Amino acid sequence: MASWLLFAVFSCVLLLPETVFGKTRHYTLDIKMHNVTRLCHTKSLVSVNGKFPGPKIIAREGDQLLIKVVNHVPNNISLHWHGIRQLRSGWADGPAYITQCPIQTGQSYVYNYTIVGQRGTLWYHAHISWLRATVYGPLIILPKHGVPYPFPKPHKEVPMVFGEWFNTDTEAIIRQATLSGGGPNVSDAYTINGLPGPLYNCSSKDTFRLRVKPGKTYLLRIINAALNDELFFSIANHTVTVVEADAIYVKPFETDTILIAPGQTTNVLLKTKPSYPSASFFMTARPYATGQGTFDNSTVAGILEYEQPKHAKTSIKNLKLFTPVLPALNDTNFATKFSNKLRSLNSKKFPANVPQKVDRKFFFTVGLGTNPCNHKNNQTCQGPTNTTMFAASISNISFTLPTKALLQSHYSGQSNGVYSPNFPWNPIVPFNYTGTPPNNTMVSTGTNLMVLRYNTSVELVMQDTSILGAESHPLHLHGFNFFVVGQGFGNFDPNKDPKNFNLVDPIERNTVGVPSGGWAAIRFLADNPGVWFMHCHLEVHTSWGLRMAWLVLDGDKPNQKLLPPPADLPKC
Ligand SMILES: *[C@@H]1O[C@H](CO)[C@@H](O)[C@H](O)[C@H]1NC(C)=O
Ligand SMILES: *[C@@H]1O[C@H](CO)[C@@H](O)[C@H](O)[C@H]1NC(C)=O
Ligand SMILES: *[C@@H]1O[C@H](CO)[C@@H](O)[C@H](O)[C@H]1NC(C)=O
Ligand SMILES: *[C@@H]1O[C@H](CO)[C@@H](O)[C@H](O)[C@H]1NC(C)=O
Ligand SMILES: *[C@@H]1O[C@H](CO)[C@@H](O)[C@H](O)[C@H]1NC(C)=O
Ligand SMILES: *[C@@H]1O[C@H](CO)[C@@H](O)[C@H](O)[C@H]1NC(C)=O
Ligand SMILES: *[C@@H]1O[C@H](CO)[C@@H](O)[C@H](O)[C@H]1NC(C)=O
Ligand SMILES: *[C@@H]1O[C@H](CO)[C@@H](O)[C@H](O)[C@H]1NC(C)=O
Ligand SMILES: *[C@@H]1O[C@H](CO)[C@@H](O)[C@H](O)[C@H]1NC(C)=O
Ligand SMILES: *[C@@H]1O[C@H](CO)[C@@H](O)[C@H](O)[C@H]1NC(C)=O
Ligand SMILES: *[C@@H]1O[C@H](CO)[C@@H](O)[C@H](O)[C@H]1NC(C)=O
Ligand SMILES: *[C@@H]1O[C@H](CO)[C@@H](O)[C@H](O)[C@H]1NC(C)=O
Ligand SMILES: [Cu+2]
Repeated sequence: MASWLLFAVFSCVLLLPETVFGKTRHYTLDIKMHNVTRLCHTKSLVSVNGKFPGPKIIAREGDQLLIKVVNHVPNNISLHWHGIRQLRSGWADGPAYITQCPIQTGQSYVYNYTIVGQRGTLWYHAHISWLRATVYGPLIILPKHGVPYPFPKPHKEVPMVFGEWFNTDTEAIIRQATLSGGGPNVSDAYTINGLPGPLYNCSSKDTFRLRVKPGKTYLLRIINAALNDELFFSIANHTVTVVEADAIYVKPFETDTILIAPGQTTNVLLKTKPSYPSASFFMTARPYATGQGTFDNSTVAGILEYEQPKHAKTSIKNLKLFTPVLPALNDTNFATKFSNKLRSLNSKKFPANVPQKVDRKFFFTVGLGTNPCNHKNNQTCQGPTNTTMFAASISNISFTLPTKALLQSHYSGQSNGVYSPNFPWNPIVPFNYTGTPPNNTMVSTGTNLMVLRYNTSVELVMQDTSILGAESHPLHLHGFNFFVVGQGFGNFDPNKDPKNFNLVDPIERNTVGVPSGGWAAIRFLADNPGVWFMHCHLEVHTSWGLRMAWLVLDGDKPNQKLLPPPADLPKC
């Protein structure tokens, strides 16, 4: 025993510090204005380091990140590290008025967190108003030194970030929608790494080109940073192998099209053709849309180009371009089949630790509703009827952002008047969620939190409603990954449906598309003390109130408590 202990201590000392503790990586992100021209429109947008999209952040599992964010713009800002667990470091999570007050003009804040037990593709984005439209970038976590991927080592890794381009100012768009009560203007183009591509007018010079060699494997790290749209993506004449989703390894499967919701990430392997094809290939993306509202139905295209042999007769420019066939804009059938293929790898090294017992079961509705317009202040009212404005809710509560940050209010014991710790377990007034809508569609408003004791094992069913038309909602939970143990259409049946739950290898992720007119059941272990935002990742729905927060209390042991706030935490 003693000699074993001696050996353990000894070998620890011999290992490089980085392999044990990881290393500290410093980044400075300057939030500043930057002029960008797309589709012949120039606009001044909020950017990270004068780059659009923002720079790539690279770290390794186990590293500590110290990211100094400096605000040089007139807007308030905060950044979220989407998918990072933030174990006990909730102060670094980022959603404005949830875990922190915004970083005001001229101020800075150091996001300080350690990446524990995670590796893969994640991303960062602004988490205040609609600033994430232009403030976003990849956050890539490599495995620890010497730990291979559970798939063949790729020749190259390429981040591909989908976004939405608006010719006008996105802050003006959401302001106008809030005032009118109607739907916001839709985007003018989708982008890949900020580039709309040749299918738009005045845009062919802004095309993402992926140059490849034949007979190699490329790892595409795909991120959907679009504001309001789930996207189908396909590459002409090529299939890809999905190997990871939301920084969790999955059972590999081949497909010619992927579906990715805002907030989600998907790693795929692209095996190039064995020899030079005398052709180039479009890589295109366009929406999967289920709602009743108008949306941008355009198509972004990048080009997959094979590096030509030295003495090629034709130049790349003259090669024939093939175009992929994408599913119809409303192809829910494809969406269902695709999400059913996603399974956790669940290997010895990467087990799926699905909670087998459940301490608390919750049932929340997610969907759109309305509220009366405030005609005293506004002349026009452009909601679903001329007296109502759009609202959205979870269990009929449209969440109001407080003016003080929830986490500070909780930590300092000053929650009175900031939030109510009484979010309902079940909808207060049950109805036929996916049937003919009830005649009273009004939602209530409030800042209600669901309180959980440390280490509670949670099962949550999220049920879409058809009040203003069924619609798929990508729900994102901060601070945790969850397992998607089941999903289906119609109303969730608590007697029948749990029998079909997958408790062996369900997909583990941080953002799940609740099926249009259906439900999704998730499980997670509340082992991270703090206040954790949960919201639809369609930004317009979040703005309308489809959001709430969980408050996970400290555990008894010293290492089960939220750490004290950093000294430079912004104040409101
Ligand atoms: C953007 O362009 C405007 C008009 O040309 C100019 O006044 C401004 O200084 C530019 N801003 C930046 C950050 O380059
Ligand atoms: C980062 O957070 C850790 C954990 O709270 C703390 O020990 C460390 O001092 C912090 N580092 C900086 C530079 O603030
Ligand atoms: C939204 O679109 C309408 C119609 O094209 C236009 O009149 C309005 O100015 C746009 N709003 C903003 C904020 O760009
Ligand atoms: C591109 O411009 C042409 C001519 O101005 C116009 O007819 C066409 O509708 C435009 N296409 C798109 C996709 O905007
Ligand atoms: C690409 O796919 C199309 C349609 O299936 C086919 O006709 C064409 O020959 C293919 N081209 C190449 C270069 O693989
Ligand atoms: C996209 O929307 C426009 C305007 O609503 C419509 O005219 C067009 O047919 C749609 N395109 C597709 C591919 O559905
Ligand atoms: C999808 O859209 C097409 C064309 O707009 C329509 O004919 C079809 O009924 C729609 N399918 C579903 C499932 O909504
Ligand atoms: C009307 O104005 C008030 C502010 O005075 C605002 O809170 C509200 O959202 C506006 N819009 C509608 C549709 O009532
Ligand atoms: C709303 O529309 C109805 C019927 O179209 C009309 O009678 C009513 O005056 C309108 N109300 C307002 C506030 O514009
Ligand atoms: C709910 O509404 C749907 C669609 O109208 C209907 O088929 C179903 O029977 C209803 N369910 C219940 C429990 O009333
Ligand atoms: C709303 O529905 C309830 C029962 O579903 C019915 O009793 C009531 O009369 C309806 N109200 C209106 C205004 O239609
Ligand atoms: C920025 O945030 C502070 C603190 O919440 C708030 O008082 C101020 O009005 C905000 N400023 C802007 C421009 O939104
Ligand atoms: Cu939504």
